[in-house]
Amino acid sequence: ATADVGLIGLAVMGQNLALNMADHGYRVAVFNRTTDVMKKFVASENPPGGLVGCENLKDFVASIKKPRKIIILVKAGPAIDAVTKQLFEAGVEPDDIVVDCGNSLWTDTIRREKEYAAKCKFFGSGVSGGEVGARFGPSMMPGGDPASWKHLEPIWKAVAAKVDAQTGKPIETASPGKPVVGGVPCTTYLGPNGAGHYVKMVHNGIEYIDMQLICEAYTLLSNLLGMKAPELSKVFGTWNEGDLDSYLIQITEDILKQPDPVHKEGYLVDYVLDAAGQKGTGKWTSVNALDMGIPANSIAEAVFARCLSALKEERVEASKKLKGPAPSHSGNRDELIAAVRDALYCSKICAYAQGFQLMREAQKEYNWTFDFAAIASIFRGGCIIRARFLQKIMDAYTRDKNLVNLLLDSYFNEQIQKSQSNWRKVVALAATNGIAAPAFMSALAYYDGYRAERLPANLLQAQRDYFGAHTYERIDAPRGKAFHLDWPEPGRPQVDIVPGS
Ligand code: NBP
Repeated sequence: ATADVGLIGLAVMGQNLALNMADHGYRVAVFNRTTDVMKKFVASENPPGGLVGCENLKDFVASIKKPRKIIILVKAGPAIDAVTKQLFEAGVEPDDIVVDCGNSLWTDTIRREKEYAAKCKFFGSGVSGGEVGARFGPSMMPGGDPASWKHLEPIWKAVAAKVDAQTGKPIETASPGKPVVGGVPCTTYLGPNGAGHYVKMVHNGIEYIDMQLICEAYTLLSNLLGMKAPELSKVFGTWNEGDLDSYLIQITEDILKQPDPVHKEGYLVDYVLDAAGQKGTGKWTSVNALDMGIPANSIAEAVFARCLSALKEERVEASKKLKGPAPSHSGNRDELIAAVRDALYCSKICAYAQGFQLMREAQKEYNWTFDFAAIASIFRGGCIIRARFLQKIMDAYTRDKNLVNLLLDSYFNEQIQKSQSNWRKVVALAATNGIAAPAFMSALAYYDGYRAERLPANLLQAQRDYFGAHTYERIDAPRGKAFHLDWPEPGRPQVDIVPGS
């Protein structure tokens, strides 16, 4: 056995992560169900640590040093169980560590760790950053048995993205064979069993809302100001130099200036069909928020926005029948651009507040102890939501590790105070001009709801008691004490109640 680590699944993520590990000097055994894919890969790449191409799982397992460390990067779902079981037949032993690096549902990881405990140490790690991240430094979110982590830690720290220790900015990489040296690695042990995959799922939920907010800024500016793609690209370029500096804003700047390969005069973005796809991690985050009773309404709204976009044909028909105002704006152009920027920043703060609130609740449910500053820290580089902003979140949780909600941190509170009138103006403009901006609107509703000392849930509880005898609590009685009124029949006059009786 000569390989330091094994990797199964040589699609986009697997090939790039294997090369990344090999760049750091690890000798990597590689296997893929379709052997030709493995052969082509091994023939075309020759990284420093070396790849050991294996045509069957027996050879693959035999080629890895013990205790074996085997990474699975195949399609999430039943394939993970299928591959794990095949590994047992191929000779994997109880001390070997089998790491699922796919986008698996965290409850599946909890189940797998238990189910396979007698046969291997099953470990779950989220990996974010897509193809380029996997190749030159992803954000890695490991969760599982702490003793297994000790074996994985050197590899994870080597291959993960690095940020500058002083500024927190991603250290720009790396070319094949020349990995980044130094910097703070974007990986940290998150907790037992499903903790890594849980954090990865919430990361993806935040990614959904981050993307939707950018899309709403784009549609508001293009509809209200008639701005075209290249002009909008410049706006995003400017935003990328300030608080909004992030990977997603940067790629938006690039996308908007991309000419269309077919219509030489036009821009690609204008020819892309407006029907969004999704693979399910945003939905999982939203379902989990509903299950735990946590208001992650903007994250869910971002998922629904994709669902609504996917009803393309229905929307085209509806657009012929359902009338609304025609968007226009007569005010100052630069002021509106600045207001949309502010709305984007405030909404983004709310979106992250929701994501972190979810993790806060989940740790109670699953007995994890999350270090939120560390989570923000590993999101700073490598992953899709990497942003300057994450340094601010890290600072907030460093100031107060028990912070109840990000909105309550002094920096974020101050930012919203400074920008909320613009945020409200933009939401009002969206409404009066008939432009769908569900993420901006739901983030504002979250903010106003969260800061409301009194919400109309008093009436709601009375309604529930009226039709279902669900009881209500009173503001002048201790919490938890239940009251019920024998409500009069509908339409019958109210019985006079003597005050104090
Ligand atoms: P895919 O998710 O497209 O999966 C393709 C790989 O799975 C191929 O190697 C394929 O082998 C293998 N595979 C399948 Br499908 N069913 C299998 C089975 N029953 N047994 C063995 N192998 C099987 O690859 P990916 O896009 O590289 O993603 C890998 C994982 O990483 C996924 O869980 C994904 O959600 C996650 N992820 C992806 C990204 C991204 O940007 N793509 C980012 C972050 C995380 P074959 O060649 O024989 O068909």
